[in-house]
Formats: sequence, C-alpha cells, structure tokens
Amino acid sequence: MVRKYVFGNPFETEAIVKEVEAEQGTPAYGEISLEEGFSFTYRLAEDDMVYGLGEANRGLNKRGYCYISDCTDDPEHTEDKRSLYGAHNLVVISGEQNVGLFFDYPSRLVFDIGYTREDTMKVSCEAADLYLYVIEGENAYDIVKQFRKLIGRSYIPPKFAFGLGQSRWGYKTREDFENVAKGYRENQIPLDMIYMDIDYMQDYKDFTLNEKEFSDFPDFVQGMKEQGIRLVPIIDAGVKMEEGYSVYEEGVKNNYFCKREDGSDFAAAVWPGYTHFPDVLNPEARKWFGDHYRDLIDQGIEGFWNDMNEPAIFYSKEGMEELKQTLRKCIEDDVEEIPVWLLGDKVAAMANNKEDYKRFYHNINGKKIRHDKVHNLFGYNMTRAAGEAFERIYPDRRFLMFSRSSYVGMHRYGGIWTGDNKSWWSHLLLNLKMMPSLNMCGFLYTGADLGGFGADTTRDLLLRWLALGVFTPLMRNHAAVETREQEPYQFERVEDFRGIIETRYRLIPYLYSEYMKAALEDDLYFKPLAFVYPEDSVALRVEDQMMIGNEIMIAPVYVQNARGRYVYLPEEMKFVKFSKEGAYTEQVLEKGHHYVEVALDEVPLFIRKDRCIPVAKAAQCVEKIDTTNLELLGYEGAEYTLFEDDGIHKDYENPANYKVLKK
Ligand code: MIG
Repeated sequence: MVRKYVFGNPFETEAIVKEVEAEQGTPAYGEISLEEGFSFTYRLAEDDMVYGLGEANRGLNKRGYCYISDCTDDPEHTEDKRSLYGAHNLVVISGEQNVGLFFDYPSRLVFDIGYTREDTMKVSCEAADLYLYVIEGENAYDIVKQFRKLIGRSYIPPKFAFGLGQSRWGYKTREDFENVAKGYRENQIPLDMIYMDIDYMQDYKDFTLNEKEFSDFPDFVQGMKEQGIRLVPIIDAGVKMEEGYSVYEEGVKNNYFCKREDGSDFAAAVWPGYTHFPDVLNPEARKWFGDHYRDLIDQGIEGFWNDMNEPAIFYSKEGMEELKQTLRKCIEDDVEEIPVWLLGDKVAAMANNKEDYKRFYHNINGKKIRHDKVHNLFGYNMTRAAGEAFERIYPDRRFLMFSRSSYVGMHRYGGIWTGDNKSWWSHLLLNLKMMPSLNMCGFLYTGADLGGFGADTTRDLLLRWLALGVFTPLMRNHAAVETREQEPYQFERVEDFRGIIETRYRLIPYLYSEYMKAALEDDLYFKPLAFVYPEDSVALRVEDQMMIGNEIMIAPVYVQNARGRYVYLPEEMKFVKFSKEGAYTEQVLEKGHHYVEVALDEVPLFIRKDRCIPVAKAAQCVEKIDTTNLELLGYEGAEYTLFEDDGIHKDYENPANYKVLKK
C-alpha cells in the first residue's frame, strides 16, 4: 500500500514513474512539522532496524548515525562522512511497525537516524517542498519490492558488462592500453573491458580523443574487440571553455550551459581548466549533450562511465577572485608572515564550495532554478542524457553506462560505481554492506573499485576483494594515478588471480541470470539475510554475509592475514570453494555457526538447501562462455531456471529466454 503526500510546491524529479493519487491530511506514521522548513520525526522502537539510503556510509542497518543526501565529490570515505556521491532518499523501518518512506526532494536532506536521540529518527530539509511516499507492507522486503515498482525497471547492461574490467587513472597512450590487453591475454586472465580514464581525451575535452595517440580510433577499437575487449571511455560533466572546440561553441550559442544570475555562462574549473556545465536539467540541452555520445559510438564504442557529475568543482571564477583578494591584502598590508593555516583553509574550501552551487541556474522549461535547490539531480540527468540518447539512436541495443553521482530515477538509465574508495580492508567490507542498500533503491548494476582506488593496495587485499567482486555485477579493478600498480599481472603467482577471475566467468551464467530476473521482476540481486529468513533472529543482524539471487549466500573474507572466517548458516547449505583450474570442493554444513577455511586463491559460496546453480567452463571473455555445456552444482534433484538471451538486444519478455535445468 503506497500513499503519497504533497508539501508545498515540489520539484518534479521524475524519480517515480507510477501514478499515485495524492492523499489529503498527514501520514499515519511519524510527526510532520513545517515550522522550520520540513521535518518528519518518527519514534523508533528499541528493536527497530532502518534499511535504505542506497549509496551511504556505514552499515546495512542505518540506525545510529546521521546521513545527509548532498551529492559530494569527497574521496575520503572515512566513517565520519555523512555524504557520498549519491542521494537515495528511501528509508525502510523494520520492527514494531514496518514502513517505508521515500522523500522525493532534490536538495540537501538530513537523515538523523537515532543519532541525536537513540529512539528518534528525524528527516529534515530546508524547503517544505517535497513529495513524501509512505509504503506499508508485511516486512521490509515487501516494502522494498513495492518501492521498486514505483520507480520503474532498473537499467540492464549488455552481457559483456558482466565480464571483468581493468582500469587505471593514468593509462594514456595507445601502447598503455595495448599493454593491459597483452598483460591479460599473455597470462590467460579473462577480461572484457579496458576503461579509458580522462587522459585519452585531447586536453580533457569531452567527446574528443588525444589526436596523436588515437589517430585511427575506430581501427584501434576494432582491434581490441577482436581480442574480446571493449574500450570504455569516461565522460566528465564540465565542458572545456576553448574557442574552436565544437561542443563548447554549440553550448554557448544555444544557451545549453548553466548560467549565472546575470545570464552569462557559469565557469567552474575542473580537469580541463575552466569549464561550463551542460544544463542537463533542461530537456533540450540534455538531448544535445546526449547526442554527443554518438561521436564515440560511431567509432565503435559501446559503453561509457560518467564522472565528476555531482558536479565537482575545483574552484569557480568567483572563488578564485576571493582568494586573490585575500592574497593581495596580505601583500598590501605587507604582513611579515602570511597566515598559512588560514590560507590553507581558504584554498581547501574552494573545492565543491556550497556558495558556488548558489551561483548558477538551470533553465527548466523556461523557469530559472538555482542549482543548489536541485543539486542532487545533476548526475542523474547527465546519465539520463546519455541513456535517452542511446534509446533514440539505437532503440533495441543495450549500452554499458554507469555514473558516479546519482538520484533515484537514474537507476533506469545506468548503474553506478561507488567512487573513490581506498585500498583499505574496511572498504572491502563497506563495499559488501552497501550493495543491498543500493539494490533497494533500484541500482542493480553496481560495484566498487576492486583493490581500492586511493592508497597502495597489497596482493592479499586485491585477491580478497576480487573474490567479493566475483559477485558484484560491475566487476572492475581501478586505481588512482601514482598509487601502486594493481593489475593482477603486477603481482607474484599470477595463477591465483587467474583462478579467481576464472571463477567469475564460470559463474556468469548464474550471475547474469539472477541479475536479469532481479531487473525484470523489480527484485533484489543482493539481499540481506533477513529478507530471506525473516523469522531467524540471528540472520536479522548479519551484515557481512549476503544472499546473491535466489540460490546462494556469500561470506567474503575481509580481514588481512585471516585464513578463513566465522559464518552463520540460517539453514543447511552446501559450502563450495572454487580454486584454480576449475577445481572446487563441496561440503554440506548444518544450520548454525561454523568456522570455514578460505585460502587466498579460493572463492567461497554457499548453495541453499535443495537448490542448484549452473557453472560453465572458464573463458577469456563473456562471448566465449559455452552456455550449452553447464554443470549443475548443489543438491541432487534440484532445478534451476536459467535466463539466457543474446545479451545485446532488448527481447526481455521472450519466454524462450527461460530454460529449466535439472540436477
Ligand atoms: O578528480 O578521472 O572517481 O574514478 O579515476 C578525480 C580521474 C577524477 C574521479 C573518479 C576516478 C577517476 C578520476 N576522477
């Protein structure tokens, strides 16, 4: 049961696609105050749990901290951070009462979930202009499924996107990319994608290529495809200001960029130097920006990742002017010592400065709207620009697309990656905990930078993280410039890496099939144990094991030097460990607590009682997986319904896509 309440004059975010009639009066849950902006206060019972918030810090149960929806480019995901890149305003209270709440509000929204007072959840924002959806259901899982029906079908990538991707900020020359392909292929490690970070562009200009390195780009793209590898370029939000650069000139001429109050184009410095932001909230500008993806599609590209779309700002012209004034004053006053700490703070505050978000405007169907009032919708609409363009250009083809910043609604156009994590063991665990929350908010095609983006990785961290990445739909190894190189072949005993990545490819028939079912049925791919075993009071609070699809549970090792871990089984399961060269072991484990050993080169999983999963032979890329020859692992007599299609087109509803396999 879904009820919709309207407060003030909400902005139409288009997060929700299903029509819901608005109710009169106030919700039966919580207390609403319109005295200072908007607030919703809910009394939490002692055992209540709170799910949701998608891309947010900390645990699966969000209770006990304060989170702020305010899309931010902050590469330090420490425990004290309240905002990450996304704004996913769903919370689901599970316990004494079960109720889901979606706050459809495009600006800064604070979720104090038992932080100020243990027994109180308070959701508040500055302007009392929003839609509130209240969802009643039997339990949290039921509520989440109803929410997913409201927001529309999740994005479905092409099948190759279930292969492994290798990325690194710093690959620049044609040779750099060829070396990665060689490193993988010579070591017989499966690979489907190499990501192109900003250095492939000419002077960081969107939709351009470094002219010297990629003079015959279509030929290069084709050559890679012949090795089973797709190149996936990055697109940044800011368009470089440069005379003669067509994207810039078109945008200026047609008023497609975000403008200052006085009507001039707003200038923000990012990687290319000063840029303008395409006004992706303006349907006409969105169409124009989206059409530019074609510049690369026409050269053979089938996937992209959208970055810096919070949008990130290093500094604005105005900010730079203020800094200069401060410096000038120091010099004019002829101060003996320049106050460095003060200057340091000033410089740091220039990036992603809230004041800058008040300095530019969107033109939305003729209405001028200040950016900060709709800030959380920028990444969403940049990715929507691309998604709508793909749909227009190739209505029956699937493209790979994921974004850094997002809002609910963007899940229909692309996936997300979780941004600039670190090569920290704690971030491996954060990756695991975040996945089901993202799924609840519709983001199914997701994953973290495996091995960690910032800081230097270690061999064991990368192996353990890949063993989790085997199960995330987006499986990508990515690292920041100047960190330790972390392609698998940079480490000793490359066969350990090959084994883990081969396990991914062996499981793709299952993982893909479960992804497709989750997407087509508005269901979760990653589920908390509590959603599957609602009666089990131990399972209820487990946060370091997850269900993947309908057949398996995973329990990754996330502690350095551990040789295994404790695991809780809510029912009897078959424990399977995959190791190198197609080998695996199986063991039936009773319901209850166990200690299981897991070596660095193994991928553990647990098959639920009376279920089975299909397993293929390893292959070097997704296209080469032989799905006619699947082995079934698990319980004798069990059946598995396999979803299989061509992985390219959108013939999802065809009954021939489903095949029942019997063990
Ligand atoms: O300011 O393109 O999150 O994945 O490698 C950093 C360079 C910009 C941030 C992305 C990261 C990417 C990096 N980008």
